Amino acid sequence: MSCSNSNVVKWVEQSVALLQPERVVWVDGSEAEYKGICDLLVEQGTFKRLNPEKYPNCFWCVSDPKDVARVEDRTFICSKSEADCGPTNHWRDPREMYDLLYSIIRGGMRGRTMYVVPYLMGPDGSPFSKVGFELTDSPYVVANMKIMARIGKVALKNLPDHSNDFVRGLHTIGQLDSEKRYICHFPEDNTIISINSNYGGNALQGKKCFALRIASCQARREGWLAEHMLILGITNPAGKKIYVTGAFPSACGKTNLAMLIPPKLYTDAGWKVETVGDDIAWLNFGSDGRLYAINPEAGFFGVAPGTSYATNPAAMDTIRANTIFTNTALDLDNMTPWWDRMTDQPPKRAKDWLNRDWTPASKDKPAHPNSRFTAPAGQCPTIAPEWETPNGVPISAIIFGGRRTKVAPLIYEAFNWQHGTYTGVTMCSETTAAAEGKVGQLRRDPMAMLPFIGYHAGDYFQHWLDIGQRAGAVLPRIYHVNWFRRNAAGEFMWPGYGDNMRVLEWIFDRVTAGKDAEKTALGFQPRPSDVRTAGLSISDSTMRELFEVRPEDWREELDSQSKFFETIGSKVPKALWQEHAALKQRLGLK
Ligand code: GTP
Ligand code: SPV
Ligand code: MN
Repeated sequence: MSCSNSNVVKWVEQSVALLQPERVVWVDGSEAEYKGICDLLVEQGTFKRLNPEKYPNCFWCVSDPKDVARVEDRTFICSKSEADCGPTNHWRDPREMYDLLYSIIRGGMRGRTMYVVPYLMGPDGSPFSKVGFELTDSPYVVANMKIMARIGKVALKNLPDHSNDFVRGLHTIGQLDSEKRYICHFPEDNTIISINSNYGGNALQGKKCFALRIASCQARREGWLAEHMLILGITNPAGKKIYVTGAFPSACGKTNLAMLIPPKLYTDAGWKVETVGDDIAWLNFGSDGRLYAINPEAGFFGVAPGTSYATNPAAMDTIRANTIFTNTALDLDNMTPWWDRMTDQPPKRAKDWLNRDWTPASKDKPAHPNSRFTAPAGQCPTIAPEWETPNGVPISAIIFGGRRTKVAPLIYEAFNWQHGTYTGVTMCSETTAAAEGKVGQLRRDPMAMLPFIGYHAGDYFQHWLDIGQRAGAVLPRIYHVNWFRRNAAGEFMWPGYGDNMRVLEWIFDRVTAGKDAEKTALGFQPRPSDVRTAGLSISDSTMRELFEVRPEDWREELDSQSKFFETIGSKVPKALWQEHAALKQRLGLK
């Protein structure tokens, strides 16, 4: 394959001189090529082929035991000025970081193959799509990128010949040395260099590195939003369809909500939910002033544990073919993948994610909590027919939601865009296994973007406010949900998953029919009886508890918000402090 863009060719030549690979392969994105890469990974022992009847063209693999999640401590934003990076990111001077990285990777691909992976983030032919290149020595990355992005010829086709508008990415697995692991972003150069990791968002550069960290900087410059959001469509029995995005922190329910199958009572009546994206949304203004979302990705890199026919049947059907399973268990009797809560019966004989023999008598869980599947989005039974529409889908509502044992009620609606921005900025959630570090600790995660804002968080908040000020903007309404509130016994009070349809219905009716709601201190809330509970065994008192706003919890919450704002410093927009004060007053707190 050849590339007619001389900027690309020149940069690849320079990178070859730096990394000195034995061979350079331009990836064309064909099926034959993908098959060759998978065969190579099988030959190397990295991939094991799964049962061809039950899981055709699927593979199982495990990562290095110390390379199992994103590493926020080793992730850097290298903007020229430290003030552009802000306190939520780790900053390094770009010149120093380039020097350090080059000194580590110089000659690092000797004896290896360098794959040149052109990739397109966004649908073919979309004015909002963007092109990147990942130069990598990892065939595992190439195989995953084939599923997660549109790679090869289609990417080159979307890059004009003289354009310099593409993201340059270097990736090398190096020695997988976790001490020399660096995930680095140079927003002013549209450049990504990630080394010594071969896992997920560290290594598949299209995802978090480009589509969020670099793209958030581009979006700020160009007047749009790059967000950690799922995109879904909801159709009511009368055939009216709206689109909604949802920002939830990592491993807090985006994939599940995006593929929601409504309870039978809804499907019988004619309700339908369809998937446009499960992790990232790029939102641009249309000529009608509305925000239109595209899903820049082409696949799902989804959390395996907890995924089952009971919780997410659409995901289970999506991953039955052409899927890569990383760090799940392998059922040796059936050559099928397995993880916690997938089925009631664990395998009798398995390999665990550390490649050890496992039986139900073993003491550890066989799949890593951040084990994942990589599957083509087009295979999802709930995929919206318009999921690749070049202009994107018009958004009527944005949902924010964290994982919170206490404090946040099931749902409320913000009064307006500014209040909604404040609601998103003050999101808070318990940490999960998607990133290295302790699980279950409360941390503030503005717009679910804490690890992904490629610039100063205060400027990012202002950018959200500015979007709302744009002349002629017809803005979505903003909601906050919490599927994870627990009772005194520590159990989830809300059934979640498909039953989240009941909350989506309320949003649908608010947006399309102006259904009335109660004005409370937090915003507009449904009365507990406004959320349909038919078919659920949930008591009235639990429903009341799900909606409860306890002033003493909120006093702590507001204090924690102030502390968070103080860590961001003087760039926190005044409007957000005003929203904070106004909420305090509405709650009757001094
Ligand atoms: P990333 O891919 O890391 O960005 O995660 P995500 O936001 O897509 O999260 P995902 O949908 O994969 O869910 C993560 C975990 O939360 C899984 O174990 C799910 O089973 C669980 N989960 C998702 N939705 C719900 C819900 O409504 N209620 C409860 N209790 N758990 C849920
Ligand atoms: C997340 O952590 O939000 C993910 C997984 O979606 S990763 O691609 O590893 O970032
Ligand atoms: Mn994610």
